Formats: sequence, structure tokens, C-alpha cells
Amino acid sequence: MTAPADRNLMVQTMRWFGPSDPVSLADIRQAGCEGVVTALHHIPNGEVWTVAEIARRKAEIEAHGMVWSVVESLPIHEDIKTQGPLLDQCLENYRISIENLAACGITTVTYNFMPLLDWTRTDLNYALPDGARALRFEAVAVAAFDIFHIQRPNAAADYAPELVERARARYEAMSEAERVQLERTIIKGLPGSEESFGVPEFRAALTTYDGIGHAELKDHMVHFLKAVCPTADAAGVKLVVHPDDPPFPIFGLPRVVSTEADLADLFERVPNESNGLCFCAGSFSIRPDNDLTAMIERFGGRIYFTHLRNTRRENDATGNAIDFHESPHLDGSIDMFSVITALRRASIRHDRRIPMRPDHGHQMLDDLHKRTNPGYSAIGRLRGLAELRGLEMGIARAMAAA
Ligand code: CS2
Ligand code: MN
Repeated sequence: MTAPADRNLMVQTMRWFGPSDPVSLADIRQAGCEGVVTALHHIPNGEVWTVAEIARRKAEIEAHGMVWSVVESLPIHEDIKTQGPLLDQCLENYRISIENLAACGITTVTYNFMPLLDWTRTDLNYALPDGARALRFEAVAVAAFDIFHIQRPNAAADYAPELVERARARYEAMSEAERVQLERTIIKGLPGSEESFGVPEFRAALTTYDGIGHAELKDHMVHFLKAVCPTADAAGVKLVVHPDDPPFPIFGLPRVVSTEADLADLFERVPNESNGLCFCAGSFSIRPDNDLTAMIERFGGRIYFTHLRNTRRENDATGNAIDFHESPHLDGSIDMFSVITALRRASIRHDRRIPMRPDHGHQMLDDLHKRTNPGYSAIGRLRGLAELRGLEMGIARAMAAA
């Protein structure tokens, strides 16, 4: 019997990118994980995930003594976000994939609703004082890329004049190789991203969002949820949206899952039980106006998955002028003790075990000499997981004893 203090502890997991991931299922098991978070990355975005393909992946995970806890992600085709020509077909395929996952017993499904790009960083090799490498986002690099490299029409209007000038100086000082490197980092696609672009393709893709602002994109998201949630409700599947990373508009593209107000709006407009949240602490942490514990308090009933990660804001700017890098899990702009305490309260209140994964980690120790997926090396995530699991256990025991 589980001691009361240990009831409803989070389900520890790691993300696995499938057979080509340099971190193996055996490695994830040794990290002490009970579950795996993965996706069928080989199936093109918009197509159906068949029962056969799902079952094959599931068996592979179970052969390593773990379970497939969460799908991350069942991606949203661009035609759902822009309401393009394939909209209805993509919605139908999404519903079928949800039913097929449920038939295989997989009932938590992550997605994001970010136009074109998934998460965005400008430096994947940022040297920390201790010699480890982190992922970093620098506002001036994004502005330089946007205004001077891809030359998006009217891009400069989206930045403070002072930032535009710094971006100009920065771009002029960059070598050709540095420009290509920045381009690759921003639009070639980070791990988990479904899209990958060169400059002409990216320019063309941006125009598919002409006329789609914040209100329109939110309407498209509500349309998507209304089309798929009844199927998910009936199948017992929770659809959990991953917040925008970073949580503000980028390249003139709107973002609609960035703040407490965004979430309140989405849950009000689509109250279905299956409309859930992947609480990514790292993504929300980038905005100083996001109060993470208040958000967990308010939306706890909707949280079915959490990414625990921390960031360090490097300036006191807001909006698209913020610089940040990914910090150690327990040492950054957010107080992880408060976040896990709030999640613990939500788990107890709703009597549920929330799957968690250490979201990203530093490249450190032996991994500095290996090929790794940026943010997804073994040792950095193992450090994060070890710290988080100890913190959670301490919180749970202390709460039970109080
Ligand atoms: C990223 C994304 O911040 C993150 O977790 O690694 O790949 C994220 O998992 C997806 O946007 C979720 O759909
Ligand atoms: Mn995340």
C-alpha cells in the first residue's frame, strides 16, 4: 500500500524522440522513469495515426518496463491553424487518431497551437559559467534576423526603435557563417518541431497568416477544439495544450496560449472535459506578468501533464525585448518549490497523478562530447529529474506531516 504522503506523486517521465534518439529507452529507464513521452514522428503531419503504428510503438516502450504515458505531440496541421483547404480532412484525421490512441489505452495527448514555428531559441550552445551549455533566446538576435535577414515587410514596426538600432549593429557585425547559423537555429526546426524552413519558404509561409491576428487565431483554435473535443470526451482522452514558447508574438505571427487570460478564455469558450492544459513552467516563466502558482491554483482541474523547467530572465524588459536562457531546474526566475507545491495541491484536490517530465536540460559532463538533441541530452535532464523528484518527495512528506 502506498503511504498517504506518497499517493498521487507525479508520474516521472522523459521525452523520447523514437528509435533515432541518441538517448535510448534503456537510458530513460535507468533514469528512474516510469513513463515515456513520445510521438510517431515518422507519420506526416495531418495524417492518421493507425492502431497498428501506435501499438507497435507502445509495445517497444513496454518491452523496456515502462508505459507510454503521454503523446507529445499529435501535431496540428497548418491548415487547421490558418483554416486552409485541408481543414476538414485534417480535423477528421485528428478525430480518428484520438480514437485510435484511446483504443490502445493512451489517453493524454499534447499539442501546441503556435503558427509555423514551435519553440524558438537563438543560441543552442550558450556557455554557462560552469562550462555546461544551455539554450538561450536573445531579443536582438530575433530582431536582426526578422528585419535584416528575412526582411519581413514592416518588421521594424514590431520592435522598439532602440532595439531596431541594436539589431542593425548586431547584424552588420555578424559574419556570413554566423548569419547562416542563426538562420538554422531559428527556422530549421528544434527537436519536436514539425516544420522546417529555408528563408524563401519561411517568407512565403508567413504570408499564409496575412489577415490572421490574435482574435482570428483564437477563433481557429476554438473551432479546432469544438471539432475534436466531443470525440475526445467520448473516448476518455485529455487534449493538453502546450503554451507558446516564448509566450509572445514573434515574426508578426499571433500567439494565443501565452497568459492566464488566454487560458481562461479557452476554457470558457470550450468547457468540454477533454480541453486540458500541459503546464509548461518554463514557457510560462518567460513573462514576468505570468503568476505561475496562481495559474496552477486556478486551472489545476485542467492540468493533466506538466513540463518542469526554469529560465533566467536576463533583463527586466517585457514583450519581445526579453532575453532569457534555460537555467538549472531549481535555480531560475521561478520558484520551483512553489510550483511543485501548487501542483501537489492540485493532484490531491483532483485525486490524480500528473505525468511530469524535466523539460530540457543542460548539455554537461560526458554529453558535451556527444551528438545530442538540443535541450534533450541525457545527463542534463537526469540532473533536472533527480532534483525535481527529491523536491517533490520533500514537499509531499512535509505536507502530509503538517
Ligand atoms: C518544446 C516543444 O518546450 C517544449 O516542451 O520541447 O517541442 C513542445 O514539446 C511542443 O511544442 C509541444 O507541442
Ligand atoms: Mn515545454
